[in-house]
Amino acid sequence: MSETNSAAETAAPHRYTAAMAAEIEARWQDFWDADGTYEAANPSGDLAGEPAEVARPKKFIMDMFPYPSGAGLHVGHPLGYIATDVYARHQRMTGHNVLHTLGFDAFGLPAEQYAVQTGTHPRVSTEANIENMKAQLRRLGLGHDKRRSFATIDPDYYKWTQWIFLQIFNSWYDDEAKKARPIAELIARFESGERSVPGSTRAWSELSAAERADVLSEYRLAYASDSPVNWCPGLGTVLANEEVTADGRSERGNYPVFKAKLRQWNMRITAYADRLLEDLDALDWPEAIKLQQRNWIGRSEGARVDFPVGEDAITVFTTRPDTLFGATYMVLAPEHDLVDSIVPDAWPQGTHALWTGGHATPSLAVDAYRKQAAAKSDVERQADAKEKTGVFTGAYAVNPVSGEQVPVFIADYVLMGYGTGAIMAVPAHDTRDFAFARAFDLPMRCVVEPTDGRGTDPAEWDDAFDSYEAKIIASANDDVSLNGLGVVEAKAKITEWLEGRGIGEGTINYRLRDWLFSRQRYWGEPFPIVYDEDGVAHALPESMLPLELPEVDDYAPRTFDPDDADTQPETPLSRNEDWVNVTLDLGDGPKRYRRETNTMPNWAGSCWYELRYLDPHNGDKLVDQDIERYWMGPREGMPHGGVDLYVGGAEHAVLHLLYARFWSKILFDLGYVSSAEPFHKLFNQGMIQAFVYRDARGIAVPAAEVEERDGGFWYQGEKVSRVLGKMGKSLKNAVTPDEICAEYGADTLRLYEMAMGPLDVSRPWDTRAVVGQYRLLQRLWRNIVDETTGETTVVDAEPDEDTLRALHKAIDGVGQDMAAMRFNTAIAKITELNNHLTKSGGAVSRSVAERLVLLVAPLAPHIAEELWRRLGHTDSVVHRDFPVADPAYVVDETVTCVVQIKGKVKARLEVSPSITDAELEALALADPAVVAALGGAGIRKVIARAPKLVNIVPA
Ligand code: ANZ
Repeated sequence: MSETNSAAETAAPHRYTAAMAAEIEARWQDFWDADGTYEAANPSGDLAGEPAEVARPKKFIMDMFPYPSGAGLHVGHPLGYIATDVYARHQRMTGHNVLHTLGFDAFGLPAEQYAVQTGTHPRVSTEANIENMKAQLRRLGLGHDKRRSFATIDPDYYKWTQWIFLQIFNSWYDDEAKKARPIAELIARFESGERSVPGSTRAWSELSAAERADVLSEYRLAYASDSPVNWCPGLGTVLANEEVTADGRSERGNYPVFKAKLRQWNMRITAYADRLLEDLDALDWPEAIKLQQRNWIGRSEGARVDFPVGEDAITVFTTRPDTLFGATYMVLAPEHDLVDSIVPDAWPQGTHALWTGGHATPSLAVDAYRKQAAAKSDVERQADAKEKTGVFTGAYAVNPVSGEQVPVFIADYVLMGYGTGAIMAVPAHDTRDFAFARAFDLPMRCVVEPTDGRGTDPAEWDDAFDSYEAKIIASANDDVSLNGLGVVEAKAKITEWLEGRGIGEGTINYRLRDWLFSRQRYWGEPFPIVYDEDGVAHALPESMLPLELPEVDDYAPRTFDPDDADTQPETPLSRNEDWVNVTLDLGDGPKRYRRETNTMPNWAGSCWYELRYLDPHNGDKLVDQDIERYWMGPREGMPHGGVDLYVGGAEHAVLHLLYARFWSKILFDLGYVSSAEPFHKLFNQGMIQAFVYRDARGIAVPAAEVEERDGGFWYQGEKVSRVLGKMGKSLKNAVTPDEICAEYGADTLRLYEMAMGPLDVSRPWDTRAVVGQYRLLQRLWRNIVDETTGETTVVDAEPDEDTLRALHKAIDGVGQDMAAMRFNTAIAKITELNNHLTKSGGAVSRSVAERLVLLVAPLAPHIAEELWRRLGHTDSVVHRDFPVADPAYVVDETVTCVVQIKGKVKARLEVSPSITDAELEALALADPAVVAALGGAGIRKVIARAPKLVNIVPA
């Protein structure tokens, strides 16, 4: 029998239906908005509340904010928002001052591309999308403090993004103090002579303004430089490494990406590499994400070693200086600067035929090979482990420990952008070198004694031996011996030896690169930078912020033939001459300047948004310091401070999360905030997946129109295949929250999403299963409200023992589950309690009904608020205390204990499973049946075996 049939609805006008849910939900949403129910109080400032309010412990709960796309939300998007809302509501009910709100990450390419296609200003389409998304989210009953919401495109938000940029521009990293300091302090040191001008014998005062700017550029944490960049002619923009796919194409648009040198803004994130690594330890983040950050930063300890070649020396970076005696050849990256100067005119006598690539001279061989390498991306160059290509340069270098002549090759498995772009090759102990040496018939020498019985002759091996747990052999010259040492000791010893002779030094290398911060786009934050006639960059004063985006006719950067590497970016802002060329007084009288015409990358706005939530209307400061300290300051267990809970997708493991951490640390160093980390606890929610149905040609068909029959799936009479995939428009399987809200109500949708499984695992959406949660709410309603009169049916009588146990067990379990974000099991426990009440029949005790409503409130806040008020309360359920379990009722079910006298059962006792032998003995002896059976006889012995058996031996 269907519970949603319309006959039943007419028969019972007070029944919980979708129509009733819609009415209740809209009514309470309006009330909450008008009442400011979710507004969180600051300790001071314009959002300050009662002192008592801020005396409660705080909880700052945050979601990764959405990009307001034109497609709107599907049911997968709000999974995390519902989860944080449930958690926040539970925290509010357990005595916390909860800050929970949501803003919009609204600069970015989709709006710009839409603008390019349609001529609509990106602000217009973005704001419309925001409005649409806000309405969709409001329908879900999320308890956000709306006074604190904003979008990154709001000028009074990006004013501060620009302001932070200026702080970064005006700072340098002091390696001794290990922190950022104002650049003015560095200038003062140059002026006073405390620091000499690097690479020059002249005094600071003798340098021109442009020369000084160049020197400072080497220190500033935001600096412009001619950097090798990923230039994508097809998009007309440069891309960060992170935006380039493994096969060397643009993540967006899939165009070829080329290496080019362009003047670009960079952020010196590498200065923070060590702190970004170290501070990870104290963060409560998933280990997998920490590991991705560690790998991204890629710290390697090793040494730089010089190998003389003619007058020059090749400096290599190696993590295994202990294997130096085994270095039998060298490899330079094909682009390495030294290549041209070491190449001789002719092949040396007796050069191996394999090494020349069939070319008549070394320079012909090198040129040909360089062309071949340039066509490959870094990833392609490193990927093919087996097939190693390269060519001999014709030059020999000297191994500085053995004095041996070693041939120098160029090969694409050595990358220019890592270490020094040159390696010493130790084929016996490095897999790549081993493959290369085999291909080119190069000598190998074993210098780390194999522990796997393979012997010490590499000619007989199938692969390199690369253990760290072995002893060094065959590694001595007249001056130093590593023989018999372990790898770690050998590294230390040889590094010291090299340092002593000035031919090497211990060093740390990082995979992390500085963050390329310029984009050739319109829809981003303009840089608050102008250039004078000498090309020197000047910061705009704070009074000129925000520097707003000018109106332009054409939003597109100029794009080029995707395959034409010899092109240069041309930005939309550069075409607006009136905006670009300005006369400004920057303190030394009016002068002509030219504005920077790049914009900031999309990541900028999300690097600090948690701070703006705290003090959203502050026009004088980034954030008030007391307010920041209250919400984000360090606490017991969170030494770097930060947001208490940050929920979002695991795809942001390295980009957003690394950049935001970096900005936090700069603001911390400069004294603007007390938290050195933005997000103390991170939680990655799983994905809501959906079935994708495809026809015989592999084209996705509308999932909603697919029928299931005869064990197969059919669309318009044609058999289709089904696989689990992402939900979205392009796969024609998107389900919107609006549809589900219309059919069942927001409370049902919330419950369904939370009940689908543990929050951190991905789960398949199944519209047909949503009704299960709808029924739970209908039964909850029926347990409290008379469906004919609409009056509550609760009674004041005390609940029976069974019900008390069911209630307190539920309270105990649900409370623990909510605190640990196990919402699926919390729902299971609520369902169990509700079913218990349904099965018991009869009216429900008020005390049980009220506590049940409080348990439901975080998950299904609308129905809970409605029932709470119908139960006679005049205050909101939102700020009520979450129920506390009575431990006496929480113990598991009782067990039956058998009491025997002389081996015969005389009584059965219902006891707690945790009862002690002594308690059980006392209970048994007091039982009337036992007293009667003993008939006054004395007792010789009692054997109690808690909790199941008592045996009494009468005297
Ligand atoms: C000799 C050696 C012997 C090495 C051995 C390894 C094992 P990680 O740990 O990733 O930092 N290398 C250095 N620069 C390179 C470049 N530009 N392109 C490709 N490879 C490069 O790797 C450092 C090691 O990778 C270095 O240590 C170097 O090879 C290689 F048994 O030097 B090694």
